[in-house]
Amino acid sequence: MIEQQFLLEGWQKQGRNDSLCLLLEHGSLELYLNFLPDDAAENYISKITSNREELSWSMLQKVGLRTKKLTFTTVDWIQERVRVFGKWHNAPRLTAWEGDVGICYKYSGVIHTAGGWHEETNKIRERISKLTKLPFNSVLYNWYRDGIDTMGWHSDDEKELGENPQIASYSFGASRTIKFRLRKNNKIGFSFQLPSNSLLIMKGSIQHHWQHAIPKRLTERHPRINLTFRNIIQASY
Ligand SMILES: O=C(O)CCC(=O)C(=O)O
Repeated sequence: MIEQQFLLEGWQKQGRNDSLCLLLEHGSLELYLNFLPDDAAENYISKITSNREELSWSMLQKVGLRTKKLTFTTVDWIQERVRVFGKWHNAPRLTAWEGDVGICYKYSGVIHTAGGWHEETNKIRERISKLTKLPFNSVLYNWYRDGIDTMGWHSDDEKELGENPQIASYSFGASRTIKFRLRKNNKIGFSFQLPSNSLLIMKGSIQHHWQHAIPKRLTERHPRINLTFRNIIQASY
């Protein structure tokens, strides 16, 4: 049983069923397995995805979509350009950003101004805020089209997120590993699975001391969607 594996690795059970906590040297993690009730999770997936052919589909093809199983009706996906060792590349995943109207966030050198929420994503935000008693005014969507798509080592420590940002990361689709390592020595600290319908909360000073990453999993053929809810408290430009 997946919960058992977590307990063996030092996670502790919290009050709610399927809810686990890991206290770190700096900061802590909370993990909610089966976060949405089954019907709500399925409803969400069916509302933001569709198998119909449409404009956004052909646009996505151009940027190298590798799975034909999933199309999105309403989420505005882009493939960012990222600079690695002085060279520009397509980011190894698709992303989208939403939030309260007028909230600005700078990523990939572009200032994005939010125009509101996808209705269904907003419902997830409300559930997360109710559970965590934390406000979130924006969300970054990550679409890992298959196990080749990744997220490199980073901390969510942008100035606009404030001193100790609390990040709520909801995942569905293929299960992927998340790794954490201490920033002071770049040694891998630990890793665990983020199964479908799980919510990970990163709390306290974790972003100052730890980095996290989603490594490739070459055997994985299925897509995974991750939503990281954030609270932007100040503009940094
Ligand atoms: O896909 C994930 O679980 C991680 C996402 C993440 O680290 C981010 O959006 O900053």
